[in-house]
Amino acid sequence: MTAIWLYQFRLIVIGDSTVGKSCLIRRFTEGRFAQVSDPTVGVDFFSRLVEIEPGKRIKLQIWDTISCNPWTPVKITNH
Ligand SMILES: Nc1nc2c(ncn2[C@@H]2O[C@H](COP(=O)(O)OP(=O)(O)OP(=O)(O)O)[C@@H](O)[C@H]2O)c(=O)[nH]1
Ligand SMILES: [Mg+2]
Repeated sequence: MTAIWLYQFRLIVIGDSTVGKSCLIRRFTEGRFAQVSDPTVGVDFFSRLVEIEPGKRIKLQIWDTISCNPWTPVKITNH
């Protein structure tokens, strides 16, 4: 079976609370800005395929986290 993407990259978005992380990711992955956005609890996952050249796609897997602590997602997935 041939994958529809060449490479997959995992991006973890961190930053202070309510700075707009979830809205930015939704805009990028879903193409729309959400006026109302609930605080993220734990970690949410989003993905988007990006065509880097005609016929060549990469997959971005984006983790939306709760705080600026870079270890938070690791802790969450380990429990
Ligand atoms: N005016 C304006 N408001 C924004 C923008 N981005 C986000 N907001 C608003 O800011 C608030 C928080 O946005 P979120 O995307 O939920 O913020 P967050 O960083 O994910 O917050 P946490 O999940 O609690 O860490 C929401 O009420 C959004 O509507 C922007 O570019 N402009
Ligand atoms: Mg959020």
